[in-house]
Amino acid sequence: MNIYRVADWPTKNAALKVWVIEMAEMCQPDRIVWIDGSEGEKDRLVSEALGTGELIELNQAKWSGCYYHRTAVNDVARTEHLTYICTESQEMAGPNNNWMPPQEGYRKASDIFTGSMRGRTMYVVPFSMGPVGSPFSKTGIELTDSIYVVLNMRIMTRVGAPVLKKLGNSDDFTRCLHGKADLDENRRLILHFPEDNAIWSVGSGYGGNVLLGKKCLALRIASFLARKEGWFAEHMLIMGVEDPSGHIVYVAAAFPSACGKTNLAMLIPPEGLKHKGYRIWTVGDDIAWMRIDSDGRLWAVNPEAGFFGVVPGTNMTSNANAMQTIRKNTIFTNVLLTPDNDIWWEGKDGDVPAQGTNWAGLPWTPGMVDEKGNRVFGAHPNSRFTAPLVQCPCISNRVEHHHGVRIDAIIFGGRRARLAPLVYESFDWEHGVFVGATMASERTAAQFGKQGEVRRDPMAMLPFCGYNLGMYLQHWLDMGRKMENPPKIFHVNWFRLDDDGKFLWPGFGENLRVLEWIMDRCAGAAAAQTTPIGYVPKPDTLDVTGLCLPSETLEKLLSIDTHDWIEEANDIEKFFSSYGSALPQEMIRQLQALKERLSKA
Ligand code: OXD
Ligand code: MN
Repeated sequence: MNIYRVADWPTKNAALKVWVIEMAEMCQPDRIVWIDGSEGEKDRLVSEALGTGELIELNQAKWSGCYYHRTAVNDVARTEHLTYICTESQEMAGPNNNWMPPQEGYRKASDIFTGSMRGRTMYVVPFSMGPVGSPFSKTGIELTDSIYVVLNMRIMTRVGAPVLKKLGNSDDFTRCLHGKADLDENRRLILHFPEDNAIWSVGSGYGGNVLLGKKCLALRIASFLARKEGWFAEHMLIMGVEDPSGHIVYVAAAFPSACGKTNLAMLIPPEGLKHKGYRIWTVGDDIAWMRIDSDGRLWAVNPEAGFFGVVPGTNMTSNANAMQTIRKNTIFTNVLLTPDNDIWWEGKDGDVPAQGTNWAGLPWTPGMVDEKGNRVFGAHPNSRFTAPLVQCPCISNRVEHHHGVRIDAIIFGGRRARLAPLVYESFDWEHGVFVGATMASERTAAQFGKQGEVRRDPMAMLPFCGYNLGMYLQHWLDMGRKMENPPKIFHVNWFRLDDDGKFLWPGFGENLRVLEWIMDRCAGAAAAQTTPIGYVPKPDTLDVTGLCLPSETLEKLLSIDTHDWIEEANDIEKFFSSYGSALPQEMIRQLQALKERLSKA
């Protein structure tokens, strides 16, 4: 180990040193570099990455401090079929996860890791999910042979010396090992060992698979720990809505992908409501860690320090705050690069460039089609920006607050063409858990092709729950019983269509009108009608001033079709049956109660 200069390492933590040595003996890097989080270190890493071509410098006059990266063409999204939960029992992983016994996982991945870092540097990245020292926070150490990963981790998490100092001699940290190996899909594995608090990811360079603090730690491992330790790790945005008196209500919201979580978290109040003086404060756009505090209420932090957002479709209309956030110090991955080192993506404001090199590294011109006649994208539909939270113009001043923010409402949502009304409130916590457990998105003709196919995604956690989803729902029920004042639970659907397939609700900033109703309900104000599915707004309790929304449209948006809901209940029954005995009885009871209410309607 002499070549690794162990005596110079910036820690006395024996458990940490032993582990780093063990991993280095397996991966055999030429050198080991400990990340300290300093600005000087960033400059050194960037110039090295520019030298190897891992990063390309963007036009600094337009994109100050911004860089471009392309991942391998076979490596542009999370690979769920290669993602495993490795627990001793398969029952613990549940039907929602791919499972592998831990010994087999370690053995298969070791075969790929062995010698894979020869000629490379292994970086040691100490990182904190959550503000360093907060009671919410968890420490991880990521070993990686990718400078791109290090530079992204420096944005997405708090890294370096303060984290090592806080860890001290404790061995309570998540052991995260990442190696690019040869980026071969057949030698790619994303393995989670919740019982060992460890993650091994090999053969990928795509953010969701390799920024191990994010989906792997902050959701899969953390959800497992949260059940054991009595808290929540959720796939939720957190935002504060400040009312005209200056009072801020914070909400946490879960939506399946492609439902606009980042846009909602950064919402800009619409013209029609501006006179009321609302302001929005973004706390996070992807992950919420939540604990019950001594006041018997739920408090939340965003464990991340940055945004890893989808680029296409981002523009001044859909999300002006995101556009401002990504103007500097941002890493762009897999967008279109123009000859003058500017960037472009589908849905960007302004002119379409005459030519460029696309996400796959190929020459691109507008309107290109491939040999099958399919459109060739300039930016990959899952191209990403990595940008610091603090650059968001509406970032909450509580993001570094060790106690986080108090959550008054939890919002679940899906994309339903006909079924779900614009908004409804659950009858109580247990019913709210049922609403979250059954949430779903539908493929619409316009969107994906096969119309009407329903994909259930409980609490938007299907790909991210690190253990059996039935047990996870039980944990939600148990947590509800521990809270004196649990948040109210709501469901929203921005995507209801009219008979011609047009959206009934304008969405984007106008969604604040729905948040206003939710806030009023939390304050015990706005009136609602009791329906078989929950409390639905009386039409006159939603402020639609300035919206050209005919009263029939509002009625449609809030209507409930008993026949459709009976079908929905039958479909939920089928879905529940896949969870067998792990599904809490309360969920069956809620389903029966829904059916009874529908039969009387
Ligand atoms: C994400 C996801 O990248 O949910 O946030 O896939
Ligand atoms: Mn997400």
